[in-house]
Formats: sequence, structure tokens, C-alpha cells
Amino acid sequence: MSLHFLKKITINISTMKKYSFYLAAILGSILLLTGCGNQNGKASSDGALASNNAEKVYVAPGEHDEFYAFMSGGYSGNVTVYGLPSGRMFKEIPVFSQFPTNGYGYSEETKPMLETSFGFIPADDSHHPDISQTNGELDGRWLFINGNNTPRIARIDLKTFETAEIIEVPNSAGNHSSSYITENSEYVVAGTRFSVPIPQRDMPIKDYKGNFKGALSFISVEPETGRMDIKFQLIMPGFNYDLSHPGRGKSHGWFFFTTYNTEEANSLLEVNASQNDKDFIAAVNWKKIEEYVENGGGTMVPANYTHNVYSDETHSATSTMKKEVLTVDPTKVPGAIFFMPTPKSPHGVDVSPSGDYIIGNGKLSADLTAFSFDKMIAAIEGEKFDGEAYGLPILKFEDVLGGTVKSGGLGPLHTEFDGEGNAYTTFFISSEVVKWKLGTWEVIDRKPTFYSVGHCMIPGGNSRKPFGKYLISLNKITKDRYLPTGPELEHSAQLYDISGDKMELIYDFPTHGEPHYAAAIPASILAPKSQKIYKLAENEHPFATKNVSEARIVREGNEVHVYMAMIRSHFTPDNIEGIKVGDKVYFHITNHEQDFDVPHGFMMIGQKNSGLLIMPGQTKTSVWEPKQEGVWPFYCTDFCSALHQEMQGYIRVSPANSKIDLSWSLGE
Ligand code: K7E
Ligand code: CUA
Repeated sequence: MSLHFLKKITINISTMKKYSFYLAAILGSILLLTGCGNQNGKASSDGALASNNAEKVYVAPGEHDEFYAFMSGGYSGNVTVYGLPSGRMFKEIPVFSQFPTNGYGYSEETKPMLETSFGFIPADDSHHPDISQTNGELDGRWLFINGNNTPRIARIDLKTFETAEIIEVPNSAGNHSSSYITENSEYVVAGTRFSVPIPQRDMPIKDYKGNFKGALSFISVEPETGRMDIKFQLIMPGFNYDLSHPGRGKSHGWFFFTTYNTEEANSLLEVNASQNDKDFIAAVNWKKIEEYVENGGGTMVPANYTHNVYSDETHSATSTMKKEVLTVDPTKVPGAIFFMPTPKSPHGVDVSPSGDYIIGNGKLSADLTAFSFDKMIAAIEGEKFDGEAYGLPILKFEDVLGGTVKSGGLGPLHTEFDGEGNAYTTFFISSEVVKWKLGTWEVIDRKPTFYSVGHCMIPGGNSRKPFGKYLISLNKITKDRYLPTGPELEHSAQLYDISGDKMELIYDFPTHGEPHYAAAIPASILAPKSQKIYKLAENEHPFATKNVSEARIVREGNEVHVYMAMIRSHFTPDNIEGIKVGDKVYFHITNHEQDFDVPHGFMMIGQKNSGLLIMPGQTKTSVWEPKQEGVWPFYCTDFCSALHQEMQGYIRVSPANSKIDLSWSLGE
């Protein structure tokens, strides 16, 4: 099948690159020269910010922020939680990466969370958090985020702010067009960035074209529990699937994916994947495919992927290897998938709050393309196609075009919406956010970002009901924004007040890892539901010590299980004898506190995994393998009371052949 209508790109890529560099450099120096005092058109004597702007971000001591912002951690593999407008960081939520701060991925209970078909994976790259929705509005129950490298989707419980579930995505590679959620949280969608052989097999890379495929996975979310399951995988042509967004309102039932590399190049993509004047946005009618699979359509194929679930009752995760997945050949479901030609190497695809417009941002374009959902439906119903790609109909660009934003910027990436009929698009190359109007396509305002913005985010900006008060830009380059910290700098977020006609830059703050996308929600929705403790009485951990009288030590060969309790300010037991060199000692530690914010920590000398941080009512387990005889201390790592330094104990380790019996004590 040929993509006959596609024309050669006219811009010479390397020239464009150079131009971009110069432009960025020139813009950068202009901005440095003019300083940020002119952000509001005010005299530079106002300094960096007008004083009323300072007040806008000032959250007085003891006061709370208006929004929670969840930032993807990029190569940290985690999620960080910030307050807006203050920019204060509240928490790092470990998701795909081991986290020694609290023992996630090190404790016996949480190790299964990081199991995959590739084995135990200690890190990943997370890009796109999305908050669960009901009727197209944020409901604040769960946060989903993608593991980009070893394809996975995680669900974070927003009552506990802990990762509750991770499902691996088979047949996928570079899980980038993920994790976006439909308007009733029916599906969280995970699209592959790299096309690969499906099923994976040994074959020459040069035979990519026509043979590699791209899997778009629709993962169902159980409405009550949030439990994820791969409902079906669409096996698409071998393009790169970059980003995606759900239809909403009138376009609910559809999902939109950007593609690039419709050339199906497999080398030097910066040139070879930029040949076509247009790539595609794939419009997927998932309701139609859902119907097809519910009527028995699709092919169940063998696969290996893990499904890891954490239980708040047992305080433990289990990892299950799933063995098959339902695949759908899109050509078997006529009327479900259409390609909309989109200029030039599109990155983001974003859907307006009403669901009327689908915005395609071509990285090598200055203009933004807004597709009209109504026109798309009309073109489909009129069967007005412009050829096909691998049997999937291509719509005529002119038929589906809703409007073009002559942005004047360079390198558009992502668009968010304020709920007032305005859209905000980030431009990586020209380092700016451009505000424009849906429907009239006129540019209303533009403000520089410092520097090289990726995504921007408006609380609820990916829903039917955005809270259009603030926008943050998530910038790639930090340079001179803060004090230098050697060659490695944190990335930078900038906060804009968008409540008026013109955007006002009011604050910036460093962010951990590389935030790509972020998601924010009013604190009034989440804060009241935030869990304070785990109830000890409901602790079903098989190794819990729910009553201090149950504290004990059990030897099974060279495995020793220590059932330990902790409360301010001692461990029960605190002296243990009869451990031998070569033993494997499991400390199962239960925190008996039932007060908010009284964790205890645990570290043991020579422990090779990490410490533990144990929440009230929770049990966690750490393994220690003593290698040397002696008397070795352990202690609480969290300054929990005035007598925290007294919260300690000793373990006597005897030679492997010693006859000393196991014994333990407290207060003797
Ligand atoms: Cu544009 Cu991974 Cu969403 Cu980063 S992606 S910027
Ligand atoms: Cu418990 Cu310090």
C-alpha cells in the first residue's frame, strides 16, 4: 500500500536545526537583555515581578495550596507532588523506580511491584500522568502514569498517594502515547512509540517496513476498584505512535493518536522520518472495537506480561504473569479507524474541552492544525477518502480541517485548554507559550518560557472542565534560573496566572527528574479524602505482629523470621541472640502507632537493600544477611519522639556452627 499523496518535505532539516539553534540563542540573549521585568509590560524598576504577583503565589505559613500538581518524574521513573501556586514539593511517589527513602522496591512487600516479563526492573522513565474522570470531570480517585521504557501503566491511589497497581504492556516498546484516560475512566490507553516485530522474533532490522507493527492497548479500569486489565490491543501499521488523547463530550468514544515516521524508516530518523509532508493522526472509534471484541472478535495470542497489585490490607504486593492478550487487526473492524493527514511530524494531539476540535502540533511546523470532529464524522459518513494506508482509510486533509492557527512560533509540542474557549500551546524551539482562541484561531497572547518548554499544564486541562486559573510550563532547560549546582541542574517549572486576558508569569520553581506532563486537581477534591493511618486492627499481613505479646522469632533452617513491633520509642524485641553467620534474617516490623504522621524507620548495619519507613498500622519486611560475627545495632531512622535516639536494639551474631539458642528480650 502506498502513501501516494504524501509529498516530500521542503524544509532542509539540518538547515532548520541550525536556524533553530540560532533562533534559540538569539531569543535567549534578547530575553536575558530585557530581563523578566517586562513580563507584564511594566517598568523594569518593578524588578523581576510586580508585588501583586508575589502575593499571588505566597501561601502563608500554615496555609494550604489551592491545587495539587502531580508531575511526571521522567527518568526518575516516579511522580512528584507539588502545591500550586506555591511550588512547594509535598511528596515523591515511587512508581517504577526503587526508592530507598521508604523502601519501595526494596522491602519484600513491594519488590513484586517492579517485576516484569524481563525480570525485576529497578527504574523507568515516566511521562504522562492523568487523573481519573467521571463524566469528563476529574474525580480524584486515581492517577495513572506510563512507564515508557519497559512498557507499563501504573495506577496510584489518591487516598494513600501510593502506587496500587502496575500492569505491563506486551507487544509495546517505548510506551509513550500513554497514559490517557477516557471520560468515564473506561480505559486508560497505552500506545507504543516504537513499532517492533509482533510477536517479537529474530529478524533483520532492514526488513522493518511492512513487517514491524505498532500496538495500541486499551486497558480497562474496573469502575469500583480501579483494577486494570488489557481489554484489547490494536495491531497498527509500523509507524511511531507519539501521543494520544481521548475524545470527550460529542467525541467521547473516539481516541486520537499522533504518528510520525509514517515513512517507516529504521535509521537516522531525524532525516528519514521527516520526508513526508504530513504524518497522521489516527482516529480510533474504541466503542466500535469494544463492541467487536464483546461479540467475540479479535485473536487471543500468547504473551508474557506481569500484573502487579498492592493490597492495603496485607500491605503486600503480588505479581502475576499473564499469558495471553487479545489482539485486533484494525482492518477487520471497518469504520473504526481513520487517518487524518497532519503536517509535519506531529507530537502532541489534544482535544478541546467540548470535544469539538482535535489539535495537532507538528514539530517542524509553525502552524497548528485544528481538526473538526463534526467534519471528520461528515467525511467518514460521506466516505470521502484519499486512499488508504495498510487497508485503513485516509481522510482528505481539507475535509477535516477545522482551522489553522498561524502561531508565529516554532516547534509546537502540546496544547492545554482553560475552559473559557482558549487554548495554550507550547513551542519548544521558540521557547514560549502561545494563547489562542478556539474557533477564531487568532493568537491572543504569547509569553516566553525559560527555556525550551515541553508540556504545559492547566489543572483539569485535559478534561471537560478545566480550572483555568494557572498554567505551568514544564521546561527542559534551566540554565541561569537558579543558583548553579554543578553540571547537573533540576528542570524548571514556571507558573503563569491565566485568569486575565494576558498571561502573567508569576513564579518559577525547580522540579525533580524531568517532568514531561503533569496533572493538577483542586485540593478541595483530594485533601478531605486523604488517608491518615492504616488501621492496625485491619492489618492482614501474614507476618504482622498486631499485639506485642505476639512478638517472636522463628527459625526455619537458616531463615530466621523476626516478628517485631514498634511504638514510641522502642522496638519489641530490642535484643536478639542466636543469629548465625550465613543466616537470612527477615525483619517483619509492624508500626503500632495509630496517630497521623508518626512513621518509624528501620535500618540495620550492613543491610544491603535499603531502610524501611513504616506507616502507622503497617507492616514491612527487610532482609539482612549477617556476614560477620559480632554484636550489631539497628535503629529507628525517623526522628519520632524526644527519645527517638533511644529507639534502637542489638543483634548478636555467632559463628555458623555455634550452639547458642535463639532468644530475644525487651527491658531485661
Ligand atoms: Cu512532549 Cu514524552 Cu509528552 Cu516530554 S513528551 S515534552
Ligand atoms: Cu521511631 Cu524514631
